[in-house]
Amino acid sequence: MKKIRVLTLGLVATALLVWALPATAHTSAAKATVNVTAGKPSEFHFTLSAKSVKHGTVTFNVTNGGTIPHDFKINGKKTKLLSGGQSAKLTVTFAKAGKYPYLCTVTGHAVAGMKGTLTVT
Ligand SMILES: [Cu+2]
Repeated sequence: MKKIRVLTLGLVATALLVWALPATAHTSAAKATVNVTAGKPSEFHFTLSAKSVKHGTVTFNVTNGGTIPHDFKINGKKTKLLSGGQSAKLTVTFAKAGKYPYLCTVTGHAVAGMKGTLTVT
């Protein structure tokens, strides 16, 4: 009888642990969001809501606030070409700390000022 009770307690404890673990892992995962505005206040310029993020997965919410098409490229990933007023999400994983350049890949735009550096810590 005592053995059965111990076994039952063990099962309950295991079930609780299995139930609790994914929730803990979810809240502790580093997930940053950076809002990126292209084309505003000046056409060939990006404004980022953060200049520095922790390494891990970062979601960039990119909006073209300008009048001509722009895109946003960082760490080998790129949004589609966004017309004025359009927006897109870009999810990028930064495995390690460093300085990551970003730019608009439309010809002539980066040279005109559509570029910068994001610091990953
Ligand atoms: Cu551009």
